[in-house]
Amino acid sequence: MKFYTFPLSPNSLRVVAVANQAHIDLEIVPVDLTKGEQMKPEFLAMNPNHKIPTLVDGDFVLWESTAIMLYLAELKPRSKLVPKERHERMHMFKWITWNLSELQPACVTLQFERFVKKLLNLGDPDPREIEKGEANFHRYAKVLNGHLAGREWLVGTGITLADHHVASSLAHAEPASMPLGGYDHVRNWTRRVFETKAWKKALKALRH
Ligand SMILES: N[C@@H](CCC(=O)N[C@@H](CS)C(=O)NCC(=O)O)C(=O)O
Repeated sequence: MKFYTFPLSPNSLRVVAVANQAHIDLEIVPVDLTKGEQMKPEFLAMNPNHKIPTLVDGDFVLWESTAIMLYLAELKPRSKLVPKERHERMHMFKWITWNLSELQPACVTLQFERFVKKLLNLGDPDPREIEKGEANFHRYAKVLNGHLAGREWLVGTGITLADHHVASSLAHAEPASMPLGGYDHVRNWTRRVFETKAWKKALKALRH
């Protein structure tokens, strides 16, 4: 399976972590976004959104990291990445969609203003954007922190797609100075997620 990606992308990191946990080998194909490689006609033919990550499994092409995670989990049902019990499974979907629409956008704003702009020489952070990003970050970090009190994982008793998905938004918490002070349950849980073999391997494969 070919996996088109850019090393620093949290959307890609969560897919690679899931593949690692499911023991699925991905052939990593780097797409250098800083050089605009996502605009090449051969890449656009696979993903007209010109976005990584994109998965190619034979003649099956799939874009959107969440769909790719679900595909990999379905290939290996024994990996327990998706809970069998219906209510737990719905909670898993809830956390994934919550991340997509609530937490991740706040994290992406802080990441872009404080990390990506510096990396790509795109100018100074915009204080209004940072103010908005921080306000939203606090709103949702509070929800996550409250939920994680007394819990090891987001849903049930083991790590699921929900943990991989939500934690990925915090992968660049340090360089983006995400205001995690006071959210101890979130901090301990992200540490737990990022210290799994699946994440250590993903971070190593994609960061170096
Ligand atoms: N919703 C998509 C988002 C993917 C995404 O935003 N990719 C960014 C990098 S993190 C990208 O490839 N941007 C290049 C571009 O827009 O040209 C997913 O989850 O896969």
